[in-house]
Amino acid sequence: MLSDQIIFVTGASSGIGAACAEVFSAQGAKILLAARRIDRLKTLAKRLPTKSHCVELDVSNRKQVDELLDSLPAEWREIDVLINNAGLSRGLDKVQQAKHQDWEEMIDTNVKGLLYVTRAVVPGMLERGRGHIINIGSIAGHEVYPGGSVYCASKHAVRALTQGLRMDLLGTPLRVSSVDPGLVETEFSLVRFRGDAERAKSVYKGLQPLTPHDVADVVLFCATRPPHVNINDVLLTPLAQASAMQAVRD
Ligand code: NDP
Ligand code: 8X3
Repeated sequence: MLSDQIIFVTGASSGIGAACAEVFSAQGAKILLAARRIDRLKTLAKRLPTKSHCVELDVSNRKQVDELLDSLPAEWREIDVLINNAGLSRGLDKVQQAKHQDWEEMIDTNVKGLLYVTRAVVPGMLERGRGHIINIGSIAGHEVYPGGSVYCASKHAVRALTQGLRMDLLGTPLRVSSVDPGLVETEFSLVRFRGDAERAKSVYKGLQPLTPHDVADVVLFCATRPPHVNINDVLLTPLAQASAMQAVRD
C-alpha cells in the first residue's frame, strides 16, 4: 500500500523527521525530504531503502514554499502524505526578558511555515481525491510551562490549525491528524539552548525519553489506518512523564 505513495517530510534532516523518513521508507514508500541542511538530507537519503528526493527548503520562506511544487521533478509532485514536522524552540526565557528574534523564529517556523506548506500541498491532494496531513504538535500544545509561553503558544496554534483544517476538509477524502509527543531526545534542546550541549543533555537526564522512532511509529500508525478512519490526535509521553511539568528522574 505505501509502496505507491509519496511521503513529504519537512524537517527531515534530524530527529523525528529523519525517523519518519526511515520508518516510511522501510515500509516501501517514496520519500520527499525537505530541510535547510541539504547535506544532511543527502546523507540520510543514501541509507533509505526506497527512492527519495531531497529539497533545500526553509518552511518560513513563503516564496520558497510557494515555488516548491513547480520546482520538483514531475514524479515527485503528487504527495500522498504530508508530515508537517519542521519546527524548533528558542530559549526558555520569561516574556519580559525574551528576545524578539526568538519569538519570530518560533512563530515563523512552527505556525506560519506549517501553514505555508499546507496551503501549497492541499489543493493538489484535493484535485487527486486523496491525501493525509499529519502535523507534529507537542504536549506543549496541550499545556504551558514556565519560560515556554511562545513555544507553547506556537504548538497550541498547531493544535488549532489541525482541528480547523479537519473542519475545512470535512466531506472530502482527505485526512488530518496530529501527533503530539512529550520528551523526545533529539537535537531539539540543543537548538533551544543554542548549542549548549550540557544544558540540552540535562533535559533528558535521569529518565528514559521517547526516541524519534517511537514517534515515527505513531505517525506510521496514523497513516496506515483504513481510508474511513481518521486518527485525530495522539498524545504520547515517556512512561516517566505525566505532564509537561511532571517527570520522575533517577
Ligand atoms: P530536531 O532539532 O532534531 O529537528 C528539527 C527539524 O526541523 C530539523 O530537521 C530542522 O532542519 C527542521 N527545521 C527547523 N526549522 C526549519 C525551517 N525553517 N525550515 C525547514 N526545516 C526546519 O528536533 P525534533 O526532531 O525534536 O523536532 C521535530 C518536531 O517535533 C518539531 O516540530 C518539534 O517542535 C516537535 N516536538 C519535539 C519534541 C521533543 O521533545 N524533541 C516533543 C514534541 C514535539 P534544518 O535545521 O536542517 O532546517
Ligand atoms: C517539545 C516538548 O515539553 O520540551 O515540544 O515542550 S517540550
